Amino acid sequence: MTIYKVVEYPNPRLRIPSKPVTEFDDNLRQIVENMFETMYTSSGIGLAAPQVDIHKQIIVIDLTEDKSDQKVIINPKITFKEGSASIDEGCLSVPLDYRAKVERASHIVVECFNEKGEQYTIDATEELLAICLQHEIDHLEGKLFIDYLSGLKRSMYEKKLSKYQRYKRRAESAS
Ligand code: K1U
Ligand code: ZN
Repeated sequence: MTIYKVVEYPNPRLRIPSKPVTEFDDNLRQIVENMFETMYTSSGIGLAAPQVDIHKQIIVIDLTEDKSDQKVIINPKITFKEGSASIDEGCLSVPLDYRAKVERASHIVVECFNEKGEQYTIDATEELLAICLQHEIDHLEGKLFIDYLSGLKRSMYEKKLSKYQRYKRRAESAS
């Protein structure tokens, strides 16, 4: 079992579109297991493969606190969207624990595969699941939640991040 390093914004590798999975083999199942461990270690509720520098259409989600509802979502396609909802989103790839609201559909239906290559449907009527799925599917397309922010909110975040990066570089060169 391996805990992957999470790639952080502004690393351009987060922008690479992911390729569909074609082999449902032991290597895929190992990646899925490692992604769950990485997600739990980082206290996340979801993780998409490009966040760990794997550019394949693989997502893991578990909204429970006791690790009891592991969802493996491979090659997802959104087939239905309705309603609107927004919550304070976070992202393991966005530094400074920055959170912001993004308007998304409140109910979606996703067609996908599990790690064994079996096709199934997720009817995400629960808002948090619908939002988390849209956030993770965005990752597969190289999109981040901060891309939806207004110009002012985005530039305030970029300023805060540059300041933090300068501070980090100085601290690193002093040690
Ligand atoms: O994709 C990611 O970076 C994971 C991200 C998923 C997500 C969270 C909130 C809204 C949409 C998508 C996270 O898990 S960040 C951590 C987080 O926000 C959280 C952790 C535990 C409980 C609730 C939220
Ligand atoms: Zn994210």
